[in-house]
Amino acid sequence: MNIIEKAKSHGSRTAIVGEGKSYSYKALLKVSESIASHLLKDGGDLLEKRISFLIAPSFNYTAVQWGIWRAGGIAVPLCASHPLPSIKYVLLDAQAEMVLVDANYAQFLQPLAEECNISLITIEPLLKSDGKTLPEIDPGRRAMILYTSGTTSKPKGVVSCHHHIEAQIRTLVTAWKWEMKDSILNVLPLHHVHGIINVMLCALWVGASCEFLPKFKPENVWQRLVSGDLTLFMGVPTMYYQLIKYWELASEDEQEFLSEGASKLRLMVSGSAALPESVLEKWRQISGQTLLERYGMTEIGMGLTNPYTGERRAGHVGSPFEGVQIKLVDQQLREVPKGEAGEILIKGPSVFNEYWNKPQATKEAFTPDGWFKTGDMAILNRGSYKILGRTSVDIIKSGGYKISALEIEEVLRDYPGIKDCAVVGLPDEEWGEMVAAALVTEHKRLDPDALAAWLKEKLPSYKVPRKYQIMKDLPRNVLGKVVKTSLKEYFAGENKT
Ligand code: MLC
Ligand code: AMP
Repeated sequence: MNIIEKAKSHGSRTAIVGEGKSYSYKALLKVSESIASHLLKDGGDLLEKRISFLIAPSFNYTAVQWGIWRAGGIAVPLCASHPLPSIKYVLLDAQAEMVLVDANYAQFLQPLAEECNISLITIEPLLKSDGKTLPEIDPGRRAMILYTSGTTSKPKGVVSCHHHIEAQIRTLVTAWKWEMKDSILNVLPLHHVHGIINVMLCALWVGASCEFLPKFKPENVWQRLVSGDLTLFMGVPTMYYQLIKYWELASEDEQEFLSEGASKLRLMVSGSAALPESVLEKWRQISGQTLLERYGMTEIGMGLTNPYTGERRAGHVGSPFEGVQIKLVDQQLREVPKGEAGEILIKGPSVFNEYWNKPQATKEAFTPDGWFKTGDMAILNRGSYKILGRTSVDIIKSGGYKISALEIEEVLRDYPGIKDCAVVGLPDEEWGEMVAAALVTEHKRLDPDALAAWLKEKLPSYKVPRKYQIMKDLPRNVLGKVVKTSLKEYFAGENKT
């Protein structure tokens, strides 16, 4: 594995910073070797067994990921803020052989591991041991499964081989001029490509350092941005929105101090959801930084980017990364004339091969001649692509997370007193989209608290905000797919009550 070979030459340089400590590449290699040796026990190769793990963003997270890879396993990271039912779904769907946890999560996962008959291993005893001979890992072997929602109600596991991950890293490192002397802050969740590949693995590929904060909090991020220790930052638009809000509430002196600190970074990137022009503009005023917006997806890695040098155009995501082919097509998969909107199709070395154990879904995701259908609409505007939205109204992006409207509708329809419903994403400056539901009810009134409690129980991985609005006087024909678009327009218009 090239990332391991490269790490050997970075030796005593700092690889990871977290919990007030710095860890060298040498330490990362040693500890991941030790984990790999334990995982192998008496065998010589895990042969693509799925090894799941729930570990807080930290040196140990990285060491476990590398340990699984070095032993020949497929790494399946779990989300630390997901509750047991969502974790159970992933463990069973991925047919995980074992789940590795740090001591903090052992108790939390114990009952589930027993129920699913999966061995639960606390990593602390695995961190120190003599290494054994580790297998050679071919780049064509499968390396990672990340779960992502789609138009079907349950998330699908996106399988990446080592060569896909490496292609993604190489592309980003070149396009954004990563260097050994870079240092990046990682506040993104570590069960998605943005945090894992764009931030953590790119840093480790070049010999730079990656600093983890346990959770995104505007005040903590600002503290690190002004520290002078960082050269890079990457986040979803919601994060920049919240950083701006924090700045706006600061005193004038503090604002000056924060602005000066942020202006010193080499590059700040936004992605995973559309960056509102207002956020790009305010951030430029505050920090002097023009955010570099790029477009990507779990299945493809990164596809389009604004330039590192040159004009970063608001509301646009630039042009294809080197090696990436893009075309825009109509519903019959015919390329649209120049300047017209179409669905983005993509080909390239970072595009995945398969959804885990879902051959039909995999087949449907590609055209007969091998282009991946992203489900995103775009238009090419003076050499730069502009994302126009999804082909399906059933996919919502909120806070950078993908959410299936169908999954929420299924749960709402089971609620006593709800006869039918339609869920859509409404535009929102902070969250990108807010989840909204139109309900047809048997009774005049539903108890909103009881409904919120139901949603919390049935959709545990979603945040059910404490505040909600009841919208009334909806047109009678609002439900059904065809009318969802008009429902979006209706909600977004003057009809909010
Ligand atoms: C949280 N809240 C929301 C909400 N999420 N309200 C509306 N819509 C949402 N989506 C509310 C909570 O109810 C709570 O309200 C308050 O916000 C704080 O909640 P929290 O749990 O503390 O939220 P927080 O951790 O701050 O979440 C914000 C975030 C997070 C931006 C840090 O969403 C995040 O990490 N997003 C990144 C996702 C990501 O990495 N995506 C990449 C996918 S890969 P109250 O009232 O209780 O205070 C991909 C490919 C690519 O997309 O291109 O990169
Ligand atoms: P995910 O499946 O979670 O990887 O999310 C990928 C989706 O995020 C894409 O299909 C897009 O819909 C969306 N996305 C990512 N980056 C951008 C961007 N810069 N602008 C608009 N949408 C984006």
